[in-house]
This record gives sequence, C-alpha cells and structure tokens, in this order.
Amino acid sequence: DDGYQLWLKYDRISNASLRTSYTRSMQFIATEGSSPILNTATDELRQGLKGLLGQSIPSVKASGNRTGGILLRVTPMGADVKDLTPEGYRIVKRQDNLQIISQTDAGVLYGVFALLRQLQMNRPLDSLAVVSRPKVKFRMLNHWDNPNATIERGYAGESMWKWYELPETISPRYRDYARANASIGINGTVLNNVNASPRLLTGEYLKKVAALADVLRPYGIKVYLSVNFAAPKILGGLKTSDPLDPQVRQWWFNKVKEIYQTIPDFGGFLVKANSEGEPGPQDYDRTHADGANMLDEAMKTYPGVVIWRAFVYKADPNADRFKAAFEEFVPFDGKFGSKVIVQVKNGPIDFQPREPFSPIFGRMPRTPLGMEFQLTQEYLGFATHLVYEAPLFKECLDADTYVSGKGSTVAKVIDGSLHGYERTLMAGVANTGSDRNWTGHPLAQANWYAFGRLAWDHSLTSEQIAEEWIRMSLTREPKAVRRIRHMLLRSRDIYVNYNAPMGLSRPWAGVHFAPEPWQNKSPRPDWTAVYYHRADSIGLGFNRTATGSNALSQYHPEVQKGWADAETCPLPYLLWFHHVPWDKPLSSGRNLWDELCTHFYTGADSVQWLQREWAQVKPAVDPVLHADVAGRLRTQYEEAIWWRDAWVLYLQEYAQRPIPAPFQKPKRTLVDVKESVNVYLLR
Ligand code: BDP
Repeated sequence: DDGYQLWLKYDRISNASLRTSYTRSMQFIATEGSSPILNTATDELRQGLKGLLGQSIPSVKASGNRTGGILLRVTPMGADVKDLTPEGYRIVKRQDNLQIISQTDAGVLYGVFALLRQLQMNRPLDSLAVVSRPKVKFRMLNHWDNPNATIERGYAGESMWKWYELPETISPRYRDYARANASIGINGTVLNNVNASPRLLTGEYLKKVAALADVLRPYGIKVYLSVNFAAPKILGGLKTSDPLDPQVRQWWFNKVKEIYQTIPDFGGFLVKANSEGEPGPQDYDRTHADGANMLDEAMKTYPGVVIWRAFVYKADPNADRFKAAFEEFVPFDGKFGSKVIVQVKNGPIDFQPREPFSPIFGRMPRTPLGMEFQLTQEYLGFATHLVYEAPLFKECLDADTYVSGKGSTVAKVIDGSLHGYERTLMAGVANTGSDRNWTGHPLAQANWYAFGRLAWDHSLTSEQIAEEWIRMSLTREPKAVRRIRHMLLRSRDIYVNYNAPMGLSRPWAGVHFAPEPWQNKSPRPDWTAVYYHRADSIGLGFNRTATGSNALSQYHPEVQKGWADAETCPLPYLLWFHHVPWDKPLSSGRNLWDELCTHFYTGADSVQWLQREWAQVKPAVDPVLHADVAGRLRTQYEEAIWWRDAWVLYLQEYAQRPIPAPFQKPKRTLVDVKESVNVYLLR
C-alpha cells in the first residue's frame, strides 16, 4: 500500500468469528429513497463491507419483511430524529435490522462512515448503536492552492486541482478526496489560496469550479472560493474597489448572481483583506465591517456565507503584533452582517508550535467566530518532522476564556453554545497535495483525519483519534498500535522542545524551516526573529505584562492571573509573556538557561526514541511505508540537532554560560551553523 487509500483501506477482518457475526447482521442493504448522496452512502457501504467481510452484500430498494440487514432511512421528523441536528445520525438495532437514520441524506452518509469505522475498529456488534451530531456546522478545509498549481506552504507536491485540464478532464483523485473528507465529516472546501488570484472569479474559471463542485456534491461537500478584494478593479475595470461605491457593490452583486447560476449550491467566500499586502476596505479608509458587509449584502438572497479572516497586523515598529488582530476586530463586535463569520487563527501570532489561544475568542459575543487551524506543517518541520497535531488543536479548544465564568472554553465559543452563534465554523489549512500519499509525510495523514474528527466533535480525545487512525490506516496489531499511539501523542512536545520551547516563537525569516534565531534584518521588525525572542545580556522573552506591551490585558482577568506573574506562569508559556533573567530559578529547580538547554537537548534526543519505537513496529506495518517514515525520522534527527545547536550556540552569546551537565557542547560553532543555514537559504 502506498498510502493512497488513507484510512479507507477496508482490509478483510482477520478474526473469523467476528467477521461471521458481522456478516449475519449484514445480509443486505436497503436504502429507502434515492438521491446522489444516498446513492453515495449505499455505494460506500457496499464497498466497505465487501472489503471488510470479504463478500458482496446485495442492495435492495426496501427491506420488506426481511431481517438481518442494514436500513438507510431519511426521515425529516419523528421520534428517531427529533434529538438530532440535520447532519446528525442514529444507528439502532431494531426488528433485527441495523438502521442508520437521519433527517438528511448527508446525515445517513455520515452514519454509514461511522458504522464502517466501528467495523474497521473491530468493535463488537452490540456496541454499534450510536447517536451523533456535529458540534460545528461548517467543517472545512482551506486550500492555499494557486491557479499555477503551486501551493503556498504546501509540502506534499503540487495542487491537486488541475485547472488547465478542467472542466473537461476530471481526475479520479477528486472523488477520492471527497470520500476521504466525507468519511470524517468535512462538508466544505475552499479551493484556492487566501492570497487570492482574481482569476478564479472569471467566467472561464467558474466553469472549472462548477466541475469540481459536481464531483464533491454527492459527498455532501460544498465549494467556497477565496476572493481578491480588488477584483472589481482588476476584473471589472472599475476605478475603485471601495466597498461603499455603488458600482463596486453592483459588480459584486452581479458576480454573486453569476456564481449561483453556475454553481447553485456554492458555499461562499473566504476573504483575506488588508493583511500582508492584500487589498481590502482600508485602502479606501473603510473598515473590515464595511468590506464584509458589502459581500454580505451581495450574498443576501443566496445560501452562501462570507468568511472574513482576522489575520491582520500592521507594519508599526512599536506595536506588539500579538495585540493587532484583537485591536482591529473586537471594536466591530456586532457590526457584521447576518452572513458573516470572522475566522480567527488559533493563536495571536501565526500557527506557532505552541501559542496561547487568541484573545479574540470570547471577546466578540455578538459575532460568530470561526476557528482556523493549520494542518500543513508550515512551522512544524514541513514534511520531514513528525508532529501529530491533535494535542495542539485540543490545547486551544480546551483553553478556558473565562468570559462567562469558569468553563467558558474556546470550544464553546466555536461551537456556538457560549454566545448562541448559529453559524459555527472550524477550518483547517489543508496539508494535501499531488503526492501519491496525499500528505508527504505518511503519518501527517493523521492530522487531516484528526482535524475532521474534532470539527465534528471537539470532545474526542487526541488518544481516541490516534487510536482510530492507526488501526484504520497502519496496523491492528495491539502492541504496535500502542507504540505508534505513544509516538504520535509525544511528537508535538518533542518538536516544541528542540524548536521553540518555553514560549519562544518564530525563530525564522523567510523560509519557515531553517533555524535563524539571529535573523534581525527585514523591512518590518515583526518579520525578524529577534523581535520575538528579545534575547539580551539580561535574559530572554517578550514582556507582555503591564510593564511591557500589556498584551495580557486583552484576556479575561482570570486568564491574566494564570500568566501575569513570572513566578507562577506555567513554563510552556513563560517567554510568551515575560522577559526572564538567564539565572532566574524556575519551578523546575533549574535556572532559565539550564532549563532551556534541557529542553533543546532532550527534545533532540527524543527523536532517537521515536526512531527506536518505529524500528520496533516494523513487522506490523507495510514495509514501504515503514522505510519511508524511517528515512524521514533520520532526517528529523539531523535537523533536530541542527535546531538545538543553532539555539544554544546563539543564546549562549547572550547568556554567557556553559552547557550544563550532562549535555555535551555542540560539535560545531555558531559560524558553522550559520553557514549551513545560508546554504539552505540559497535559491
Ligand atoms: C502565514 C503564511 C503566509 C500566509 C499567511 C496567512 O506564512 O504564507 O499567507 O499566514 O495566513 O502563516 O494569510
């Protein structure tokens, strides 16, 4: 297996008695009614059962009086569905049939995948009954794919979308992509980069988008587009893109109409405006609300939504970038139109290996806020480092904002339960590409999987999700499952330890990969590395308390309490909020310098532990895949040492302290490391 089938392998269940007992209850599939999505559900169930049970199960129109089969039923009302939301499902055993029931066709499809998942996990028959409803309404991938097939921050090959071949040629991969997403409950996909080419909005490209929408529709997935705010000027030839200009408004109105004529169930727009050089309403002295509300109005009579990103920060040399998005957005709470969702990155800076949650969560009670996570490993070692991201996502979702008292978690903001948002959204910046195994690093498939599962139900644990993914994708051998699960669960902390421990962040310049903590030249201070760590002869870290930038004040007082005092601030967040003297004793019993070194060294050493564990599971996983991951782990180890050496040698110049025992001094000098990084940075 080359990884192409992801978690949809459906290998025959090896336990013969379990297979027999499943088969006895799965003599036929009866689908009540017919529609593209219901047909998909039936086909998926047949295909899955064929693999798992090793025999073809007939599908029939109605069960009649037969028993021992599976019924797929859509019923908009009634006792079976009244506790469900539209996409939710119920699996029950009744009159000797297993029934999958939902208010909608899509719900039945999700129920089918849930049943198949349980079979793949070899769960006993009597535990198959479940009820499930998605906690979030819009569960979508954001592709940062460009029309020229490159992917911004993509590490798994080129774009999957063959724009030059569309709409005439439909790659079979599109359907396989749809299956994978539907199987984990993803129901939307933004096809193109947030740094949006206006090309996608042309009539020619809308036909191509429509062709993709046709493939995704039977899987319950809608397409969305990122739009360039200057499109009225660039495409429409207007003199302005001012959101209050009547001609501009008319242009968008016409464009939306054209889109819906081409794609009747179009999902909506995603907008990056006035961020990192992209055009936006502020170019005309208008606000984010003015911009979003113009699109909101154009969308009024259509089903789509307007997703407006809050990823903004100005080129102000004296500002703390941490505070920027909050300052620009929170004053507009309640000012956005009825179709708008504001999409916020999980942390205040930018997808760092560990960030505190964005202070915006909980502070805009009258504006639906969506979550943006990044699956692609822009700051997590690209495709050579193993980082299972579920613990990162959970850390943010489980964080307590305290805005309505204890227990006001970010998850409750996002699922709408805290502030009564109806439009709820979780987005993941995709890690997929044209690589045969979809994600470059074979184990990075787990991040795509985990994102979908958490968008559906954020109360699942990282452990549960890892277990599912491993058993469906890699092996069912219990010892190997346990080892790999442990590897996945530890991987993110291992990476943080050698890359950005204790609240360090962004030690990069342009390429977000090679270590450059010394990087201090850029047109903007907040695009240097030294801006973030602030190393000097006294200590390290960014003072964001009241004596510094006071970014902490953006959080609820209870949250501030946890982080405001350097004596009690948990070590993983210490340098996010404090400038700490090198010799300061910490709760660990070590001083700052020694503690940092411990993280860098043990982090890098732990990659050898990953290698050893992986070697142990060799008999239980596919040999080609095993060799692939083993190779990547070797590279990861080299690079972890590279990171460790870069950090300790660079910081040592400020700290002026020896490497503490038992750790050995790096074999190279700082000059050596800088040279190796320069080679890496050559075009
Ligand atoms: C940063 C990426 C940049 C993206 C930007 C964004 O470096 O490529 O365009 O985020 O999210 O992380 O808009």
